[in-house]
Amino acid sequence: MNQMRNGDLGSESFGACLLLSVPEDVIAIIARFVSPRDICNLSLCCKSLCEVVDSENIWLVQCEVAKVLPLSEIVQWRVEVSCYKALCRFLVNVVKPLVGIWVHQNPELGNVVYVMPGYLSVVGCRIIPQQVGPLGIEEACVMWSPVFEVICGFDGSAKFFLHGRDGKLNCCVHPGFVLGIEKSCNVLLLEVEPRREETVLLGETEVRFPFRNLTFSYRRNLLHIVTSTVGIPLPDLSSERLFPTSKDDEVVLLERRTMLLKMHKFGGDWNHMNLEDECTRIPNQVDINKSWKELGFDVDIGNMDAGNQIQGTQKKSLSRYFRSGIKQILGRSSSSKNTSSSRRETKPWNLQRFLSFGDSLGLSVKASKIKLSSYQGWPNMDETCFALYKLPVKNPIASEEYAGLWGGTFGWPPGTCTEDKPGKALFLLMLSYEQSQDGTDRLLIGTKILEGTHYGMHPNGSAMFVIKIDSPSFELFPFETNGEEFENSYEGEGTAKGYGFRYPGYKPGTLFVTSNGLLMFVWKATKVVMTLQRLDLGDLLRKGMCVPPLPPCLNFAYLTKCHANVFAPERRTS
Ligand SMILES: *[C@@H]1O[C@H](CO)[C@@H](O)[C@H](O)[C@H]1NC(C)=O
Ligand SMILES: *[C@@H]1O[C@H](CO)[C@@H](O)[C@H](O)[C@H]1NC(C)=O
Ligand SMILES: *[C@@H]1O[C@H](CO)[C@@H](O)[C@H](O)[C@H]1NC(C)=O
Ligand SMILES: *[C@@H]1O[C@H](CO)[C@@H](O)[C@H](O)[C@H]1NC(C)=O
Ligand SMILES: CC(=O)N[C@H]1CO[C@H](CO)[C@@H](O)[C@@H]1O
Repeated sequence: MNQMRNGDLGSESFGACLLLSVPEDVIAIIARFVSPRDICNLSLCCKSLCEVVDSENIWLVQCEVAKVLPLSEIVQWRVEVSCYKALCRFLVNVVKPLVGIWVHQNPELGNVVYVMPGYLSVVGCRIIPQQVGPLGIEEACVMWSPVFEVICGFDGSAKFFLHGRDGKLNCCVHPGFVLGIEKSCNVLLLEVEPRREETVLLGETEVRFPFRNLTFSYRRNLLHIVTSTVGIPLPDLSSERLFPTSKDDEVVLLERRTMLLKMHKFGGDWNHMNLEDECTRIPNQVDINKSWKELGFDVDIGNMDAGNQIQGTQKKSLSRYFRSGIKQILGRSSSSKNTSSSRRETKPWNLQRFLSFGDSLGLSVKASKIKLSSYQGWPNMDETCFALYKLPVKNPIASEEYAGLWGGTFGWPPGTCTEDKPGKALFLLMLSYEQSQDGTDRLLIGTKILEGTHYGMHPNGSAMFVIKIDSPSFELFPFETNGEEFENSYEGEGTAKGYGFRYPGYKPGTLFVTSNGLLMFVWKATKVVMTLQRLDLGDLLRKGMCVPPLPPCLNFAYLTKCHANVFAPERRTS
């Protein structure tokens, strides 16, 4: 049989012959150890090799090797895409780089977005600062809110949707484009992208003016114009199924995916269309001339050459409109914010340069790798950017057994609540190892990434505790053991009231470890206990409850310096 296969090969493809003589099941095993790109390159070598290598079996193996989805779901997803190769494209290029924990400043505001596989999609869900009931974290019905989704098209292409509610409090999706996802991305940027109906060849000297180089007020206003135009109301939030929760969900999930694909293809008219229909106009775009007017300029964008004429003619309409919209959500904090920056900057040359690359505007998302400094595991972030930053959460290994994500509440035994305090604030902590600055100690740092209180007590990303992991403690656990066996304890210090909000102080304490894998940090003087357990956020979300999102741009990254929970009940009702 092999003889027949490579009969047409010349002597120059001896290497290919060698591969062709290998049985298919062996090739499938070899395929586990090569990258998708290798396979593409191999299949380019010659036709017969292409037939062997570019097969469903080989690409199924590649989907498995990506390790983002269990085999049962890979097989289930395959039914709705053209082939395993297309599915692999989505899993490797979209799902794998995005899955993880993404944050912005001030975790007490709920700026924690967990990205996980959905149904033929990858979904981002905000975990809301909240309390958990007497049954503890495991049994808690955790509240979450949809932030974004990237849906896998029939050919493995990626379709972006931003979630958010509109002025009438309807929940909407805002279709947009995925403008590239780098494999080791650490920042996810929400942007506006000028688009042309026909691709015009740009002159070599023409450089696109990047969105991120615009001033904050233009970026914010452009995002606002586009999201308020392209938003499509979702029929019913109660039927929101971003990810499978039980086995009999599949029909609902499939219907929802079809709806989203239609919305992406046809925009607001989706309901009257079939996916096979031709699209007659470009949906989900905003006319640039219209946006220019909405940004408050009287002069035509085409007649912009006489520069100084523009000065002073910019109307205040949009910023006023925007401010009244944002006030509702920001509540108190907006009055202290000075929103006059958009008025100051009246020479919109950069804006014009940016807009000149298209005739319409669309929403886009981009995942890039940038150089980020960090402090105690928490990235230093740009506070004027609609961006999410990936937290480098480490998996536990033998020498760093406590590394990773933990959930916690105050009190011992865990889960006990009193009548006047029926719930307990849910904390999420990231545990990571670092060398102390003088290099003498190995430290275990518990960085706070979510604080379920109504008002932040300590700065964002601050350490709840810092443990000298090589210094055993001889303290005894100061309470009843509640049937737990204590295995280890270490010396350290925990955050305590310090100098102002920005500079928490630290007081001595002990970290106890039980044989069941619970961690307890006990402050020595006050005997306050924080109890931690390992969490599977995906599991928690699947058992949780979906609540309505914030307005679209804020829903992506909540940019404000106020230290209050924007989801706290008194705010949500207004
Ligand atoms: C695959 O081929 C491309 C050019 O066709 C080359 O740039 C790339 O390095 C090759 N990749 C691998 C993994 O060999
Ligand atoms: C955009 O800003 C970056 C740095 O902030 C700069 O290097 C780049 O030249 C700018 N691009 C344009 C087109 O102005
Ligand atoms: C926008 O306005 C310019 C003139 O300022 C015009 O040439 C162009 O066709 C307009 N574009 C659209 C899409 O209406
Ligand atoms: C906002 O800016 C304007 C002009 O730049 C200034 O007059 C006003 O005092 C500022 N308001 C606050 C609250 O900082
Ligand atoms: C409000 C606040 O304290 N923000 C701080 C969050 O952390 C960064 C450093 O990571 C500080 O620069 C911010 O001031």
